[in-house]
Amino acid sequence: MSEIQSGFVAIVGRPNTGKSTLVNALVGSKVVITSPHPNTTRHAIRGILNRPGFQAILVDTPGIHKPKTLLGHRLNAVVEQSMDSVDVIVVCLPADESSGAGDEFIIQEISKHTKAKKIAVITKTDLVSKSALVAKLAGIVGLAKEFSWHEIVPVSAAIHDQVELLADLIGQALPPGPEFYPQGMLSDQSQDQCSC
Ligand SMILES: Nc1nc2c(ncn2[C@@H]2O[C@H](COP(=O)(O)OP(=O)(O)OP(=O)(O)O)[C@@H](O)[C@H]2O)c(=O)[nH]1
Ligand SMILES: [Mg+2]
Repeated sequence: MSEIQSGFVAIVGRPNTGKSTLVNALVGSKVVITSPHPNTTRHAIRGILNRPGFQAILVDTPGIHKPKTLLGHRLNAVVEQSMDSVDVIVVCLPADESSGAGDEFIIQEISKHTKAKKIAVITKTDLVSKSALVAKLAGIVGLAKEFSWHEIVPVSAAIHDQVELLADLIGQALPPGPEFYPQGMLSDQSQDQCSC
């Protein structure tokens, strides 16, 4: 089996921050349910990002928040499990919302996963002005206190802006490894959906 760069990537963030839309944009066909209602994603779902030289198994996760209900606890447990032993954690931080206690909670959770490279993605950049985006970028640098971001990337999945750049940066962050799913097996991405 040929060696490429490959590995697992957890896509995390507060509810409704555009995680599933981003996975769909990266993977190129609709594999994950998206909705304007928070907590649409209840299980970790996988999509496969294939490019020459790398293969990333993307794990879409339910939105994390400080749990107040049993559902909240269960969803957070799913995310916690998904972040275990991934190579890269992508945190979705929406451009049109300020980062408050919710994002601080998530940053604290991901800082426990010391081995994974952390990429901050500013999502929904089509909804804000350039100056608001610059302010958001500065805020995100300051959010990470116990680690440094591997990359910070502003993306709009809706208008497909910077999605390919993000795909490349994810690929570069992966370690050398095998092609987990041979390309020939992947004629229909939807086969790779998984509720686990
Ligand atoms: N304008 C705009 N809207 C977006 C973008 N990405 C996602 N959205 C919208 O944001 C809402 C939430 O998107 P989802 O992808 O379902 O968000 P999620 O983080 O997966 O949500 P949960 O799984 O419920 O936590 C939907 O109405 C999307 O259409 C974007 O790049 N631009
Ligand atoms: Mg989702």
